[in-house]
Amino acid sequence: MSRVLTVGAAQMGPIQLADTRTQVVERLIALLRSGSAAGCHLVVFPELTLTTFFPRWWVDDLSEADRFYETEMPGQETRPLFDEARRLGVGFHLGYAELTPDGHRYNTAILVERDGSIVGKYRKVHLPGHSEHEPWRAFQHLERYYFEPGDGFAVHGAFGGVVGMAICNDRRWPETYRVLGLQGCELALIGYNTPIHYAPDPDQDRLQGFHNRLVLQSGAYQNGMWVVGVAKSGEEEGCALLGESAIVAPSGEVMAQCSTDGDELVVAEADLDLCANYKETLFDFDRYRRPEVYGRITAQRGPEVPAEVRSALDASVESGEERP
Ligand code: CDT
Repeated sequence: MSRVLTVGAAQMGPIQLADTRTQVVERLIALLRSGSAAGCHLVVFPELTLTTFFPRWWVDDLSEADRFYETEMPGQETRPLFDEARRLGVGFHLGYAELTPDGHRYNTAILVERDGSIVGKYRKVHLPGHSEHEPWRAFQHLERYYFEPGDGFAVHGAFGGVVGMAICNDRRWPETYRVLGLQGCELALIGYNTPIHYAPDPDQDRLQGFHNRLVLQSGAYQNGMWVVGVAKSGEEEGCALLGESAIVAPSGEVMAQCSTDGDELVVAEADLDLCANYKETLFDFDRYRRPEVYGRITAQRGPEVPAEVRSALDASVESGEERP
């Protein structure tokens, strides 16, 4: 039986502070309809799709930001998207800020099947940026203030395959893809909001597009999975966000990529059976992986230069040995 899934990467252009949820949902529905016309089974929307990227501003009290969070899904304003998905028979992936009934805040994504039912929920694991107000920056990146981290990566049986989710900064960490890959993931869905300007090291600004492709492509190839990376892009409240949303095959090849910084849909035929070409050959995990020598990956967080290496280096400095 064919497992060719027609997937749409539904990039969003900027969402300004003044834009209402209803206006945003209308844009999402338009993209969903384009996806339906293009034969999509699944349309993937970005991280924090429903609002502007609010972690760029400091507030003294988190409750001042409550309006950016969803307390139910679907809620009153998002229900039309679910209704339209069910009517069209097109599933979707949606990122949003979640506020739970007991007051926890997460950067969340959901996977919605073609009948409009939520089949998976993921809460962002790797929260980038900072947790204190840092006025020296041109804009803040306060995800570590606004969100608590999620507790893991799961996969879901949906759309005829094994589907996983990750969010934005997660895509830069090989552990993300590998933990999904170890659960047989065939399709990873990853929304992002990536400011072009990186305040701690602006030399990286010109490399944002390259780094985005680098991690999406290597994650796909090294784990034999399709990866769909979808941006919220363009000039949002004076902050330039990277576009270049892309659908990457298990070979690591980019099969479709957005060319604008606005609302744009690109589509690819994702043959989930192609994953086996990599999962059962070069990346046959069961045959070739050596978990017994990977202990450090879960045993420690930061780098630890072994003591004997450290003292050998210190000794060479003390003896005046020449260094390159
Ligand atoms: N949204 C998100 O995770 N953005 C980060 C920016 C990193 S710099 C603080 C990213 O990895 O693209």
